[in-house]
Amino acid sequence: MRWIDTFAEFFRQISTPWIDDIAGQAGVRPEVMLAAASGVVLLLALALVVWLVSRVRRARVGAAAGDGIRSESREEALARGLGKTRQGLLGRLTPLLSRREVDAAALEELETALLVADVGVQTTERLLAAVRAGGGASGQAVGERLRSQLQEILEAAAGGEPEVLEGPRVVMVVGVNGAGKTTSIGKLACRYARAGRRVVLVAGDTFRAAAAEQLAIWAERAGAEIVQHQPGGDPGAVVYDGIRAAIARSADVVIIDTAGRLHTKTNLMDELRKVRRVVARELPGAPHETFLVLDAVTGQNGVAQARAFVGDLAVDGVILTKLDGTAKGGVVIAIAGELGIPVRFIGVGEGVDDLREFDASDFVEALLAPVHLDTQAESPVDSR
Ligand SMILES: Nc1nc2c(ncn2[C@@H]2O[C@H](COP(=O)(O)OP(=O)(O)O)[C@@H](O)[C@H]2O)c(=O)[nH]1
Ligand SMILES: [Mg+2]
Repeated sequence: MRWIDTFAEFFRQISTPWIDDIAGQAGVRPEVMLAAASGVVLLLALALVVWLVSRVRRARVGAAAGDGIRSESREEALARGLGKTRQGLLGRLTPLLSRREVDAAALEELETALLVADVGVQTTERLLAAVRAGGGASGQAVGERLRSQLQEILEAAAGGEPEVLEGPRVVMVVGVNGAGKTTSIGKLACRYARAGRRVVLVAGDTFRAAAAEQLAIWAERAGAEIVQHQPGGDPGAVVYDGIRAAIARSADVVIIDTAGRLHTKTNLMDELRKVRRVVARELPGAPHETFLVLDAVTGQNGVAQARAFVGDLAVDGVILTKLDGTAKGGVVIAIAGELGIPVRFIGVGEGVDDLREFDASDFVEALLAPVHLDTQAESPVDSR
């Protein structure tokens, strides 16, 4: 044991009289006490290094998952997400609503601007009727009428989270392929998990092999559990297992992903209705919410698509995705105005934080705020 002797010699040499004193009082040899103290210091240093490394790694994972965006304010993020719609709408509206007098020709321009933003014929008519009802007016007054009518349409269709009396809240997500169902479910799962809820994701899209894998990646990111079967399996069976697992594990939220396309449209609706029945049988009152995911880029086609789903399934709200990639954001207004179902969430990007709860006032503000500011800037000119 030569190395122990060498160590003991080393500690004996670095020992000082006061250490010898303390060791003497404690009844141990100074070199033993020094060796133990060094060991403790080394362990503490090691723990510090491990903690620092884990912090750096967590920060990196967070940044990769889009956490960096959180520093952006709600209004800024919404304005960014609606960038293209704003540009299109404001480009046309700003000169119009800055006028002292809005005549018939200007109203036609307003109509075009709304139609181009995909507000839809029916809802545009309704907006124009409200604007005209006020008689001849300044651009600013027309802007105000437009704003309040928009707000009214959106709020009439508003809806909140329903109360869940017992068991986990079950959310079923439907929509055509590529609309953004799985991505939105992932973002929702992260949202609920961050709020401290226990989330179970159910891979009900058994038609596409990649769908469950994609959902599993989101589950891991959110720290949620996932229930999945082999590709090609029966969606009813996965959903049955999912609800059972969620109840057994006392989950707070269950989100069910579903297929967006089967061989025929009738097949799909039949399948989705069957999934609903299984859910309702296993947990009375569920699904508590059914969200239809629509891709904003498809604009008015999306509204037609929505009609098919709303007719067949009890849809409670719309998740409108990809608003960041389109100038057709007016479709939000068409959905509320023509279908009467609330837009509950909007997707404004692919990051975790790019799913925003929809708020009518924030939306109208983000869409029209600069018009408002510009017309106010014009008013001193008007009063001269
Ligand atoms: N830019 C943008 N892309 C999105 C948004 N939501 C989903 N996507 C993308 O749309 C594509 C299809 O989404 P996915 O969730 O697989 O659609 P699903 O077939 O309905 O499940 C993916 O590439 C997503 O990253 C969004 O809000 N903004
Ligand atoms: Mg999917």
